[in-house]
Amino acid sequence: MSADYFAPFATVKYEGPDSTNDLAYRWYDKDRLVMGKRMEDHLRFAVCMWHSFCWPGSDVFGAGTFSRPWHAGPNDRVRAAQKREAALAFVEKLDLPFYCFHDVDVMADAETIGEFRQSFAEAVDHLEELQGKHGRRLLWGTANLFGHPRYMAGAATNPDPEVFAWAASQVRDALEATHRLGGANYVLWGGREGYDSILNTEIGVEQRNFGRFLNLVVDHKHRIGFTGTILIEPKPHEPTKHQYDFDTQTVYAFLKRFGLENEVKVNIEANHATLSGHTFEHEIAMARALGILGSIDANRGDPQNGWDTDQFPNSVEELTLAMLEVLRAGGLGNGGFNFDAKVRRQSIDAADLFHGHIGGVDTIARALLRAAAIIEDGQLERFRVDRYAGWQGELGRMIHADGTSLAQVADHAVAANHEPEARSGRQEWCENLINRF
Ligand code: XUL
Ligand code: CO
Repeated sequence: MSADYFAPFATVKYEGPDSTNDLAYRWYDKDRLVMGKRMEDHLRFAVCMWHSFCWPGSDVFGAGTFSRPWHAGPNDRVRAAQKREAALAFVEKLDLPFYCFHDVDVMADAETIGEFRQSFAEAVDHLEELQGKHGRRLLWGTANLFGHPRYMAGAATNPDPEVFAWAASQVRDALEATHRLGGANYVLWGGREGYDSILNTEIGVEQRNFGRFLNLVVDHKHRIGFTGTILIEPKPHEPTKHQYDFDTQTVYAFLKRFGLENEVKVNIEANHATLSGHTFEHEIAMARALGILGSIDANRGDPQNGWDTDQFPNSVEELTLAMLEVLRAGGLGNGGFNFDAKVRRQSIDAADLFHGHIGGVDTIARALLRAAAIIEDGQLERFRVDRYAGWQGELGRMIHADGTSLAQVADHAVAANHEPEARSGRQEWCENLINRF
C-alpha cells in the first residue's frame, strides 16, 4: 500500500542549525515569531501533486526512473487512490500545512467527458476525507488544460469553440471542487494559451476568447460563492513559443482590458520570472506595485539552461531579495509558497522527496529571517524612503494635484533656473548592507 511508502520516515521537525539529522529543519521553526507573525503563517508552504507524485521521472529522451508503487501500471482508480493517500501522508510527514493539485493529478484516467467528471468527483470525495485524516488544507486547485491532445492548439484560445467548451467543463468542476475542499485560491496557468506560428494564428480572436473565458470563470466563482482568489500564473514561453501571459505587467494589461484587475491576482513562479528575462524579485515587486500579488510557485531554473527546470530553491541570497518584496507587500494574504519543483531524474528514492522539500523550506525560512532582519534594521528602508522624499514635498504635490498642467510644471523648472542636485544611488552600499545579514 502506498500509505506505507513513507513509513520508514518520521515527521520532520525543527532541530536548529546545529542538527546532524538530514531529515530535520534547521531554519523552519513554524511557531517562531518573525515580525510578530508565526513562520508557518508567513510562508504557508504547499506540496504540489504533479511533480512530486505524478511525474514518473521521464524526460524527452527516456522513460520514468522512479518506482513509486502507484506508477507500477495504468493510472486506474486503485492507483489514483494510492497516490492521493501517499501525497497527503507526505505533506503531514513534512508538517507543512497545504497541498496543490490539477484535476488530472488526483484522478484515474478517463475516456469520455462523463467518465472524466465521474472519476474527478470520486477523487474529490476521497481528498475531502484525506484532508481531515491528515489535517492538511488546499492552497489552490487548478484544471490541466494543456496535457490532453485536444488542447494542442490551446484551451480558451483554441480555434475550435468545442475545445473551449471542454475546458469550461474542466474549470467548472475544478473550481467547484476547490470551493468544496476549502481551497484558499484557484489558479489558471495558460498552459497552451499562446502560439507557435503567426502563419496559422489570429491573435485578435484568441485574445478576445481568452478574455471571455476568464470573465466566465470569475462570474462562476461569484455564482457558487467561492471567496478564494483567482490567480493567473504568468510564463513567457514553453510550451508555446509566444505565451500570452508573458509576465506580470502583460497579465495586468490583459486584466485591465477585460475589466478584471480587481478580481484576479498573479501566482508568480521563480523560474517563469527568470525565463521572461526578469528576476524573481522584480516580478514580486511589480505585482505589489500593481496591487495583484497573490501567491508564489517556489522553484528555480538553471542559469545555463533556457527552459523550465523547476528545481527546488537553494539560494538564500536570491530568496532574500524576493522575501524583502513579500514583506514590503505586507505578506501573501491567502497565498503561500507552493513547491512547484521536482527532484532530479536520478533522485529516485523516497528520501530524495524529503531532501528536496526540506532544502526548499529551510532556504525560504532562512531568507525570511534575513529579510525581516534587514527591514527591522531599517537602514535600507530609510535610504529608499529618503530617495523619493521630494515627492512628499511642495513640487511633488503640485505635480499630482488635479488641474496641474504640463506648462505649470515646466514653468517651475524655468523659474528655479538651476540644475537639480545629483545624488548617488548607492547601489554598492545597498549590496554591502544586504550581505551583512
Ligand atoms: C507550468 C507550471 C504549472 C502551474 C499550474 O510551468 O508552473 O505547473 O503551476 O498549472
Ligand atoms: Co507553476
